[in-house]
Amino acid sequence: MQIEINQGLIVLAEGDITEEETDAIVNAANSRLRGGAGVDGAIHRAGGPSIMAECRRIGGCLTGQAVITTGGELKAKHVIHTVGPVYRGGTRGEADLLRSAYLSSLKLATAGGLKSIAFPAISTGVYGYPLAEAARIALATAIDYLRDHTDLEVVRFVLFDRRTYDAFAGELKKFI
Ligand code: AR6
Repeated sequence: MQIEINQGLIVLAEGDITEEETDAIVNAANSRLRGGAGVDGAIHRAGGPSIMAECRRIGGCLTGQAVITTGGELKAKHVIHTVGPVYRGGTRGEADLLRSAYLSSLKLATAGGLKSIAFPAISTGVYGYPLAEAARIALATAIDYLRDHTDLEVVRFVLFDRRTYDAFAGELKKFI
């Protein structure tokens, strides 16, 4: 499923983000940038040790912010590591922090002159964010960003399973 915003595209796909050929893929990292389970583990396994070497030099990343490294052996040239919030009931600023994680990643992409970026469903795995609400925030943030930034051409959401894809598709339909 895809929609056009301005001159840009928002695309939903089901799959493994480590296979993406976008200029950057986004990692759902932790604030120490030391790797972990889920998509973080998959990206470091597929991309090789140069990504972790750069993460160690950077040192860390606050929740809601993002940093950029090489893509190592991935097809993507860069990995943007962002840290989504741990969901603790929704009253600890989680929505603002999740929005900020997406926005910080998008800003790094345009600051680096990148044309395409692929996101996983940040915070919806280990960090426990309710899926439909996380999808709505992810899509609203990307749509708003493309309305203001014509230099970014493609924002892909690469969703690991059918349940996550369906949640994003259900929310995206509400924006059409
Ligand atoms: N491609 C795309 N999506 C994936 C992949 C993949 N290869 N693998 C998993 N997902 P999670 P979080 C999906 O837990 O909730 C790590 O330990 C997964 O199905 O990876 O932000 C970090 O180090 C889910 O939909 O990230 C942090 O400590 C989504 O990616 C913590 O987990 C996010 O799930 C971050 O937790």
